[in-house]
Amino acid sequence: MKISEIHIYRHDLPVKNGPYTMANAEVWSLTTTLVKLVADNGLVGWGETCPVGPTYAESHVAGASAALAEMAPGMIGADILPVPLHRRMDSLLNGHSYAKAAFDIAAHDLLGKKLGVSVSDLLGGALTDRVPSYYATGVGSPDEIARIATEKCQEGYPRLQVKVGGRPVEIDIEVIRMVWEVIRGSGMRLAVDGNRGWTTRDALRVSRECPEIPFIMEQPCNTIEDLQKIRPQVNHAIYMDENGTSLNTAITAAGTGLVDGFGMKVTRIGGLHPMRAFRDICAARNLPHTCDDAWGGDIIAAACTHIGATVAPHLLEGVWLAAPYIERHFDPENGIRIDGGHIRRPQGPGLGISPDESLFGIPVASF
Ligand code: 0XW
Ligand code: MG
Repeated sequence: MKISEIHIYRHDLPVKNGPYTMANAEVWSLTTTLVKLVADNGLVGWGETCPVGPTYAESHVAGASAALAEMAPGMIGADILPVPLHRRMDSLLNGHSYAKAAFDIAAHDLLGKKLGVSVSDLLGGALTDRVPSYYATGVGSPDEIARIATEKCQEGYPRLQVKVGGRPVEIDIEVIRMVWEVIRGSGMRLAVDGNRGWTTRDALRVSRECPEIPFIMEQPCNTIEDLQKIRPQVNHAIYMDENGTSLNTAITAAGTGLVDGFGMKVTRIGGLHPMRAFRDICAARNLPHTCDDAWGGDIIAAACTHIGATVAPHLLEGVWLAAPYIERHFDPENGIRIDGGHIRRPQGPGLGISPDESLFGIPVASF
């Protein structure tokens, strides 16, 4: 099966109850980029990539379209199987994993449809049909975040990620203490995500002043060197998120014992094929991780849920979806929803969803 047509679309996703605030970003609306691959047998597969604004990571919406358009002419006639597909992409463009991921996801969707199996089957096989999610707050006041924590705990989320950074660290410490007061004893796990926003001084202080609160510190500071610096001095487990830009960085972080786990994004690492290798590396080192993305609609959500379903349950920290912040689904019937803090694994071949194409308008580019 080979690629015979490529169509690229853009679609706006206004942030429900926006803005969504992180240490380095405030977003009101995101533009997602969709890829429709048509195979030589007429089957269609969908991919998606949606950076959460231009400052969260080294990715942005115009970069996604430009990288896809750069590769697209050379992708016509390419084999849809993941190994040759990635080799072809790498022969056409260096880097730009977040754009390549859209082709990778669409190819998995196509392959699943051709073989009559789900994407989780292609990734080795699902271990569950009920995948745990986690809720991520924005950066907010102690009262507001404690209220959200109570609500999400009652809804059944097994994990909460609280955003911090970009303001006096005393407020972050207050947030962590108030949230712990409301969730302690509930079984809900806590992640504190600095999104690169703390100095090493701030991270050391938070760990020192909250020694009895069992949160994990996610990407507290900007660089790998910062993480190396705080590593021997903090009491808390450290997870890498934004610095995990490739399998190479993830292998080094896991292999040198720099981190205790990862927040991992399917598009940042280049798609489901590298994500599968990442999952297996983490399993070999007994390291927990999430299966997320920065943002995106039902296509990204389905991709994250399928890979999440294949992770050993004791190592899966959860699958984060942007769904609570998005008004409508691409697939009105089988769109990916969170219910009781968990996600039902999509059924049917490929990604298991059928986006309503009319939502996306005319393609911004076709090849
Ligand atoms: C909570 N997320 C998975 C979604 C936002 O894009 C930020 C991200 C994170 O953990 O950094
Ligand atoms: Mg994070």
